[in-house]
Amino acid sequence: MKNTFINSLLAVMLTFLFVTPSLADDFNEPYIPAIALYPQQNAVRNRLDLSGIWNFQLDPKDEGEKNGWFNGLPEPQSIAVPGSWNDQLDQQHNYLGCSWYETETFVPSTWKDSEIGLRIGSAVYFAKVWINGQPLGQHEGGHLPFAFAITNKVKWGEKNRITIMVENKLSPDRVPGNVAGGALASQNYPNANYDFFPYSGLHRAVWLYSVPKSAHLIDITLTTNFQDTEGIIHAKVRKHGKATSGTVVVKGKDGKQVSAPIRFNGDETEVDIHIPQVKLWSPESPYLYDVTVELGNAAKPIDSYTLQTGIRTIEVKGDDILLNGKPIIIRGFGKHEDFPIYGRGVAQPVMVKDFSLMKWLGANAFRTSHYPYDESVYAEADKQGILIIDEMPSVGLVFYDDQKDIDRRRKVCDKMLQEMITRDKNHPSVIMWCVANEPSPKTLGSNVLTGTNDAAAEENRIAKEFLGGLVRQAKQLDPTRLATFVGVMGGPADWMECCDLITINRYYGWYTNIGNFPMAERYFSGELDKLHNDLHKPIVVTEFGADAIAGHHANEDEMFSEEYQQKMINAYLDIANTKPYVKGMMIWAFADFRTSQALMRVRGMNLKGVFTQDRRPKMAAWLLKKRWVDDKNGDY
Ligand code: BDP
Repeated sequence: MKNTFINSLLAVMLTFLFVTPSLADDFNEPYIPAIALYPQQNAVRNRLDLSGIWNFQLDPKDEGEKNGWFNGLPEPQSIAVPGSWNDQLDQQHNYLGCSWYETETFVPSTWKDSEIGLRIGSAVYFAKVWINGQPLGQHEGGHLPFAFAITNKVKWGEKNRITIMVENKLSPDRVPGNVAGGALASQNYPNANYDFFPYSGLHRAVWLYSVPKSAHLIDITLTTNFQDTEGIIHAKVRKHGKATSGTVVVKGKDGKQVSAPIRFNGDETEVDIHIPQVKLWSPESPYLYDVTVELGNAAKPIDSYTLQTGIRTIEVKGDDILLNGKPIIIRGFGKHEDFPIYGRGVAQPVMVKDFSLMKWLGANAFRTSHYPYDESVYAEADKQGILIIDEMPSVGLVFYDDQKDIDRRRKVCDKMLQEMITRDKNHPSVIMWCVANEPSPKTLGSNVLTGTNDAAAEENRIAKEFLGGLVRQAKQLDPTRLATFVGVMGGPADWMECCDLITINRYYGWYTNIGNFPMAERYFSGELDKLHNDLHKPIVVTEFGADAIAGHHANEDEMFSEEYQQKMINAYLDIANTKPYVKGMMIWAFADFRTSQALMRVRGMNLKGVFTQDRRPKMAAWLLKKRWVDDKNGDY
């Protein structure tokens, strides 16, 4: 928020318009349900991970397509996939434009009688895909997967060339993008209108996978409930092909299993499976069941897919967030996928480390700020009992620029929301969908200065329709979870009426009231009470914190010292302890992370991490461990 504020003071508004690639007829939009089931290896399904060293070439003149680079890159260099392209090779850290990736692979001959798919985990921001020089499809939006059927395009007994053009220009009609008039956009280099580095490229694994041809499962949606000691898993199954029946088998860790037959009258069916003596999923006891859906005869199924899920409920009642009917308190962080050289590329050792550090200091939750993370993160959270607020990539939305751009952003958001829920809906760790981070009014800068939170009437109307529409869509796609967006300091409170609870970011004492702790605390405390009085919902503070240069110390209140950061976090947590309706405190941020270069971002880094980028604790991390583990008394 403060960025927006500071920048509106500096106020150099530039409009950067880039043309979104045209939808050429032969490029198809991927079928969203195809991403529901992550490629799985089992007796009837196969997968081949194409991670490794690929060919790569920048295309700063946008000439690749014209010159047929999908038939072979003229001057390729090596690049690792997954991984951001920015820091693997020289001279492309700040690159915004087209880049080409290419690899070659045999498709196993044993897959000949199967349907074959190509799944790309994340391409930031826009991708076009070819196989053997033939167009396959295109996809807009990073951090979410997309897949294409390639069965009829595979060459058997020889190598297949897979080519992916990835393009990362920032434009006002993209999400996130470079909103015309967006305050950060005019100050940052590269000029993204958001506070994290615009890392780009193929960030997650690319898979080839096979599914049985005569019939296969496309989508499985599990929702869970319980009554007394009985658990209920409701399974909604979508298939393709000739199977008319099948089975759903639920198996506990003790080997006990319950099953229910399914019968198709069309391609979809639903069934309830009742589990006696259920073990519920919770952070304290993250119990997972294997749910296997089989098509055809149980002795020799045509297709089979296993999901691990937990049985739990989540709801808001009065001022409480109830997990399995019991009030919970959220203690955690906002994070980023960010590591040197990897950029935003999957870095599993770092992911494993982060979970162990969260446990070390007693956190039970994090928000996937500001985009959905790699699938492996959710599987780990399911196992370790960490709660997730799953956030889509809609950061920095505004509602006062060109209506055409607003409408297009809304379309992109609708699609991303569908993709995120399709992908993540079966994870017990995901308790909440977050449809946007810090959507802002035009007057944000002056609102923050004057302590107001108004917006113009027309802007209000558009914002409420936009945000309310997204929250409603999330609830419609998944009525079993909470839905919200994260409100900015200085943002209109009534925009949040559509949310199940109030989730806000606040920076009193950092972007305002610098060094004036008594004043910062008074504002923070007063605003919490006011929001609660006006909206009557529980509050989770999804961001608060201060930058600290690791190793920089001061014995007076001095910004960027570890002491200042620690004092601020301590003060906010103390205030939260006095407010019974505050149900969550999430520190910004878990670890220091890379940003665009800007006046407030020394070394192009946001230093609000309680860990450094290489995961060493600052004083604030020890403070949290003391509060959340050593003194554990139910408080923040
Ligand atoms: C908030 C944003 C977050 C920023 C943070 C900050 O949600 O992305 O990194 O401020 O300024 O406004 O540190």
